[in-house]
Amino acid sequence: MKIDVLTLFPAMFAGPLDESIVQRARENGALDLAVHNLRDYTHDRHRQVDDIPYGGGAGMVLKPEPIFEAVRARAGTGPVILLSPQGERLTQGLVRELAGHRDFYLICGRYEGVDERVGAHLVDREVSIGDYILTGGELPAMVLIDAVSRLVAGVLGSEESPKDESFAVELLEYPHYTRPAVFEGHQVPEVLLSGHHAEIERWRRAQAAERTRRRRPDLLDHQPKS
Ligand code: 4GX
Repeated sequence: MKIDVLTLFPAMFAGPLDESIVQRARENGALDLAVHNLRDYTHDRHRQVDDIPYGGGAGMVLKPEPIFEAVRARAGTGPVILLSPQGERLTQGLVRELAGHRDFYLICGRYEGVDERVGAHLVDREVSIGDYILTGGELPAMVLIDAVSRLVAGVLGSEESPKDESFAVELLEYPHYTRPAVFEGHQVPEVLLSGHHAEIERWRRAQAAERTRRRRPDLLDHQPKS
């Protein structure tokens, strides 16, 4: 899978995506990540990427020309995605859908936003990672890349296998324990030490359901897919 990112702050992507699962995916060739500097697609002396808003008001708006030029220079044919608070919410369903593409292109906005003609005539979809306001689309892009990377074939080691994926996202996870069996007086539930695999499975499903009902009843409002 090839993922292109367009940003004014390419250095932000160095740390988070150079570790762990994402880095392994890049090393074994399952993921090709290319980060492009929006400023490289300007042609004026000041390499200007933004301008004041028509109609007045506070802040700056990213100009359309460098963004159109950058996206038109790409090799891929997959969806062009703008990270924005106005977008559809990123869900595991959308993550799975994007993981099915051979490539996609992420545009990270800054300031007050991006000239509307980018959204209207260049972008295939706008995606938001949640209802809070960040300083730019870079962290949302990294969240999306991280979530997609772990689904890409060849990315996961056995210990990180997403086998219970649908179970894990339609319901909250059941509680996990490791050694010691007693920590500061707190016991691991007896059933997990019993070796009764069917009983353990039943207990985990009940715990997941109860936890979901208490903490995230909204997840039970719609029927799980698959
Ligand atoms: N999930 N932001 C983007 C600038 C902006 C505004 C409008 C494009 C259109 C965010 C989020 C988020 C803040 C990133 C505003 N770019 N993005 N930025 N939450 O809050 O995705």
